[in-house]
Amino acid sequence: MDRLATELAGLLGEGNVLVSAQDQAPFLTDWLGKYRGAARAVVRPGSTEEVAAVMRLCASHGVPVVPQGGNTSMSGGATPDEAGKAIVLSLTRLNRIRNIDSVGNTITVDAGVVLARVQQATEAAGRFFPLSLGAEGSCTIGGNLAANAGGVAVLRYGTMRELTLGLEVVLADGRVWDGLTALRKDNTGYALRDLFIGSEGTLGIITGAVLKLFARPQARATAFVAVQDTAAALSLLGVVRDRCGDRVTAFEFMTGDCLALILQHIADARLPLAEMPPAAVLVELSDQDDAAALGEKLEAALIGGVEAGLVIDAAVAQDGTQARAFWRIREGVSEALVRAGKAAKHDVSMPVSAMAEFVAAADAAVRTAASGVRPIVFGHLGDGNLHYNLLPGADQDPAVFAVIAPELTRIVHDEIGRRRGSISAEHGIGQLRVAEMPLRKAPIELELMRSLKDLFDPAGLLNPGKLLPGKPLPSSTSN
Ligand code: FAD
Ligand code: 2HG
Ligand code: ZN
Repeated sequence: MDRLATELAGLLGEGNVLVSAQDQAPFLTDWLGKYRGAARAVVRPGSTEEVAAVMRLCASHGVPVVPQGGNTSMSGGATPDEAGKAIVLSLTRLNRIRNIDSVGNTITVDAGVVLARVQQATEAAGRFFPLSLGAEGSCTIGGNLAANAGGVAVLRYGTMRELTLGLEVVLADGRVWDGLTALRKDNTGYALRDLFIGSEGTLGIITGAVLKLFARPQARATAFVAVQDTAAALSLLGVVRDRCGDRVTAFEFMTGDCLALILQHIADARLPLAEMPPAAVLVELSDQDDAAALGEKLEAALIGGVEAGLVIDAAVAQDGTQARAFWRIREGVSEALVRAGKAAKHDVSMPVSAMAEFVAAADAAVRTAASGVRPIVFGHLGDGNLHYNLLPGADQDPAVFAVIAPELTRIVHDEIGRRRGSISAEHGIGQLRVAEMPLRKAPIELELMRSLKDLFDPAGLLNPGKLLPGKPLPSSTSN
């Protein structure tokens, strides 16, 4: 153990300071297997006070800190660089559910609580926490906050920012900001909470949060619907919303190529339609009515879609098991992509009205640049958010594809820029997109963001190399 590790062990106990290559390995690679870093130590504090003590120590020694929750980032956000100067600060031992307030409709949790546990605990209390995403069995509330996670229910409930009332944050120098209030109204100045949400661990360490709860839906109705293309899916969204209003909870889009990839790689995924469609949407309604009434609403909306020439075929889930089987298809996409190879990943958003045109333009442009390239397109259509992944064609050498991937990304992001969209809707900048920030953000925005970073983290120790490009790491780190 070097001196820093010994001091950290003095604060947290030796068992919570991991220094061997074997112990550190799971913390040093990202979920996609794209990045591999190194760390002086992986530390596992068990309380806010311990996080504060670690931060004070790191500040005094000039040691960079990479916060990590469930390590499911899609942008390399929680993986340290290769220099081996940083510590990884794993928050998963901060795992207490502090309080559920069924009257105020809030839950207060430690940042390291896994999202699925929050869903289960709120359900057991007769309430509902709506954030839902494929990684919910391992991602943490702190990671969801730092990434401002979205997922499949944003259409109805909003992103993590909209689901949060209060935060507790340990600052770079070890001071604790207790903003753990449950107020729905508070106009006393700048919204610090909203600055930390989405800051990807670059402004402070989130240790606790107060989250909003909702009435638990009594019924769900789920359908898997074949459509011609993005334009038809968008028109169908209009029809379903007109008829079902806010009951539309999810509207998830997948192209036929995306479906084929899932069926190829995910053993338990089954297409619930007679034929492979050109594209499909998974529609889910939820509300407080009884299930039969909700099912009838969904079927009436789909008949409206057939009459408008938008629906080619549809399967409506007859029970929870069938609904889960439909969701298994959608949730298998990321896994199928990893098994298929190294995709060039894009997580773009744009005005909903621009989406059909974007897909057509991007498909044409990437195919011109690299014939044979396979766009695997899916996403949260109602949010204007597409996961526009590109895989090498069957005959394309993956090594050659890796060389042209940055050019393909430039093409996709240029198409997004033309439509005033964003190069990250929900996965964040991390290290994957950091080099693009100067190209995609206005200088004035970058300048303001840099000023905020300097204010919160003057020594540049918090998650360096992520989100904001530019400043070199501090050179004086102790041994
Ligand atoms: P990590 O990956 O550990 O960290 C994410 C970022 O937050 C890093 O920058 C890290 O430094 C920082 N961080 C972590 N904890 C803290 C903390 N306590 N304080 C300060 N900074 C912190 N995202 C979506 O938005 N929608 C989806 O539908 C979605 N689906 C996914 C499906 C799969 C299969 C996978 C693997 C990922 C998916 N993601 C999705 C991406 C990812 O953002 C989420 O899984 C999740 O929000 C990350 O949480 P985490 O605890 O794993 O964070
Ligand atoms: C999803 O919506 C996630 O399933 C992951 O955001 C997307 O793997 C991806 O590109
Ligand atoms: Zn997504």
